[in-house]
Amino acid sequence: MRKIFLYLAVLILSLTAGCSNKPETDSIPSASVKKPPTSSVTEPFIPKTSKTTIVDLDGDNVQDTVMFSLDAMSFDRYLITVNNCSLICQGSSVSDSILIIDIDTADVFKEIAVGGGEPDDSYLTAIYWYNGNKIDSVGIVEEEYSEYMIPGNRKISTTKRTDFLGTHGYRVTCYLEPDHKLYEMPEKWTEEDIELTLKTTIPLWRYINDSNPKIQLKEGDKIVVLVSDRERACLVETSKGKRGWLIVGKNGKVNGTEYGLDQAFDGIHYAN
Ligand SMILES: [Ca+2]
Repeated sequence: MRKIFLYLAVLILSLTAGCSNKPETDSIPSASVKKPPTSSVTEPFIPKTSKTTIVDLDGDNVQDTVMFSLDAMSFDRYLITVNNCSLICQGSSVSDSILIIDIDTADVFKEIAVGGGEPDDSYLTAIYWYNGNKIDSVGIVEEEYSEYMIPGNRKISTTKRTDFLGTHGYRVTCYLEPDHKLYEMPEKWTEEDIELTLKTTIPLWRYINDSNPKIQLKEGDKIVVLVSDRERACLVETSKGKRGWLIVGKNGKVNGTEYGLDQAFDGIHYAN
């Protein structure tokens, strides 16, 4: 299963000529991610080791010098410098190197990807760009960077976490919009492949707002969830190949029962 993660605050501080001299705080925009809180600088940044990459980030046919440093005092802070501009950012379990990526091969820009994660081995990628005057955030993708998820067509295919029917990942697509931020394309339905065993009798319904159950399943029966809306509706298939809807009410009980999902089924597992 793909690893899912959460992320911490992002702090952006413009430091040098070409950028604002006045320290400013900002956060990575909400798009594929929750909007992280902002915070203020309390500790000086002491670069540990710096890695330099030479690449044209802004498409002006002049090579740009990109430096990346971790903070010697904190594993969670890092410094990105492009020519005379710098950003201090705060993440979590940050990788010690960056990757230059190209989200949209049809525009002139390339982006900087910084990997990170959390102690539970989950991953994330924070993405930045340089417009010739300023380094800014593009967004955070909840997955380790790889060539596969960045085909260069403005799209990033990634995985997000849901706890509906147990903790697992579902695929989402993020798009790079003209403001050079990533926005997630909302998708109502998720393809699933979750095997469950009934611990009680439950009804399956012909359609989502049906009033008469189509099939009554009994304790010990096995089903596979094929599709869900990650909230209340699941299209399931029985071991005999019959399909119907499993519906969860607003009270969290499986419709037609007095039980929640994890009381009604074996096979649902939650991560911390
Ligand atoms: Ca350049």
